[in-house]
Amino acid sequence: MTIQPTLTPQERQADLDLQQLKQLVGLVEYDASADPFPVTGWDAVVFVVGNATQTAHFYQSAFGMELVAYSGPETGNRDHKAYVLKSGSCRFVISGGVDPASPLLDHHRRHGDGVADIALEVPDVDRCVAHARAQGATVLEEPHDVSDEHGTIRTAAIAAYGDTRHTLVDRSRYTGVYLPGYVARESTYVRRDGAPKRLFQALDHVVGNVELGRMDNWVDFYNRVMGFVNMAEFIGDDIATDYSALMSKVVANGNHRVKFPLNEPALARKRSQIDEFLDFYGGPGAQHLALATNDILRTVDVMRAEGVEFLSTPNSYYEDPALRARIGQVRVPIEELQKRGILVDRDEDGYLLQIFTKPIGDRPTVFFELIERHGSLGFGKGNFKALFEAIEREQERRGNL
Ligand code: TYF
Ligand code: FE
Repeated sequence: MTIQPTLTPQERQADLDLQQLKQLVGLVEYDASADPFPVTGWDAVVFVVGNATQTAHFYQSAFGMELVAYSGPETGNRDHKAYVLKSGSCRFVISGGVDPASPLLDHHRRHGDGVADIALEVPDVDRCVAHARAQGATVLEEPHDVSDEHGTIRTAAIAAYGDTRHTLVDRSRYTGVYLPGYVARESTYVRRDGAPKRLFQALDHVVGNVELGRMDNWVDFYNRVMGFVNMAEFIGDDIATDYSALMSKVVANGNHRVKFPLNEPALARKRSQIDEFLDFYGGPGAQHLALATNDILRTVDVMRAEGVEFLSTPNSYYEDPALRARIGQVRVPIEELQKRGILVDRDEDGYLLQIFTKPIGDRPTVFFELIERHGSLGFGKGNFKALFEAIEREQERRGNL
């Protein structure tokens, strides 16, 4: 039995429809009744940063996100501040320690600015945790209720790679803006140009970097513990030793809303970009978050004007006759992509446009990808060579190659 995907409440709130979602992030039909760990979709990405107050401003000004909720000393939370930001169906929580004894400050000391929690929405927290435990997962928080005047959240947390966790959230009995303990709060930031703010509509995938030789263990974790399926795209031994300096496999939940590529360093001629990440992050962690947009040209233009730096793509990429022949016609002239350094890849299902930022914090670790899908369900395999060369040029500038 296949089951048509339905919209999540977050997607409905963001005025997205199923057709848009299929195009934006490549949703598929699947049979949820046979899934041992059903996942509805993303709940939130929780960042721990050195200065949440200022970082929250950055995601409003440069990423066009909207502030919707807040928790901090003024609301009774003496440990830390947390700003909840939305763009379409994508939710970020930007948190930073206030109390000198806050565990968030330990996280920041170890990892710098990074992703502490990739929270997922599930219809049945207890069932997921029971399955995860039976499969040997580390349960960090047992299932429990948290309530306020807006209702009740049922939640739990399991450990993923490094210090990263997956909080599981059932918000079916809750009408508040985020979680108990948070108050609704609106943006005070207003764009100077008054332009519509939404620069991306959804989260497409979150990539994890793990240690050498551990990729298959984490693929196995997502398969066994969380019922995720393997996707076709991967970087194996063959490409790895030639130029990529990494190996990669992709797992996804049943409806493909949640996609997790997993990278490990490859023993190549040069120091792998994954080794650089592991050294500076202090272990495994989330490497990049891909944001789905329906107008990557405008999004790149606005973000650049706000000071976001992207990896550059050499002109030779666009002038390569083999690339030109393979990609054929896309929705804009290639020159428009070239001007902005946007990459393009085509496979049997369609094409995609993508571009990568430089690392967003002080450490050469976490960065973002913008992705505009037109049928392609891949991750830009045809761009790996050009992309990894661009990443290595930056690694070299940092003196880490
Ligand atoms: O998510 C992906 O697989 C693509 C390509 O270190 C990629 O965005 C893979 C590994 C990497 C950077 C980008
Ligand atoms: Fe990606």
